[in-house]
Amino acid sequence: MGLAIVASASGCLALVDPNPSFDAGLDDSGADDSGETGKSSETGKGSETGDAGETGDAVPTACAEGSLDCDEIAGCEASAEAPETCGSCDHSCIVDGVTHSCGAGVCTASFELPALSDVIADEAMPELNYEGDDVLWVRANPSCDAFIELPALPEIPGASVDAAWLALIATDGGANVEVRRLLDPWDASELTWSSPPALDEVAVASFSPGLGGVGVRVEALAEIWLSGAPNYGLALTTEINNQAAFASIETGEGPVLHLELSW
Ligand SMILES: [Ca+2]
Ligand SMILES: [Ca+2]
Repeated sequence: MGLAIVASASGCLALVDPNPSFDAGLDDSGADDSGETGKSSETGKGSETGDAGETGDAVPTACAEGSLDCDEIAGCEASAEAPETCGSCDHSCIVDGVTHSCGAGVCTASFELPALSDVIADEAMPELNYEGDDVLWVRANPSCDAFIELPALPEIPGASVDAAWLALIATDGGANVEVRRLLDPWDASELTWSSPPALDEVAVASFSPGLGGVGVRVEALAEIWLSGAPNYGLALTTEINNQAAFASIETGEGPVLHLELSW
């Protein structure tokens, strides 16, 4: 399920796998994965029509598969395939007024979260702020690091991450660019090389972009944020003296976090 979503939603992006050693204490119980497979076998519910003919029961008949009794009135008025009552009366696929998909009792939704701000810090010009620049340079010797502020993730109780990737437009290829989680609040209008936020020691992912779009998979990090950990955004860094460059939000093609969630 997750793989299919990545393939269809990412278009021509080349997806980059995450760093397998990045888990940051992620709970891997996988409880939310139950029931994601084999749902297509539940087709054919139509064969159960005709139950309404069972008159004469002292108690109301149970609802036929695919229908639900969600009110105080006798009769199965709700559909288990409806977003409002997805599989059960109290399972809604409507979040913040937006109706998402229901299939086989599982709600699914896609979110595109464009960066709120971005900026580089340049070791060669340690006191300068570059928030308004069109380019996010990433290089070493002297170093440039890029910082990306992302919106808060949707708050959906019980949701799990089917896919998550950071989409970037590379305007200059490079090698061994690392995606690092930021650990402190920061302000793009003030950030300089001399005043950086703290970085996680373990990279979320490492990739070597060519020109054009690239999607860096960040499922483990998205799970951490979804569970309520502070989201201070991401940095792009490198130890390799082979500069890469990415479009900043000032170009209109800045970083975007894509999420595929189910609950
Ligand atoms: Ca009813
Ligand atoms: Ca910027």
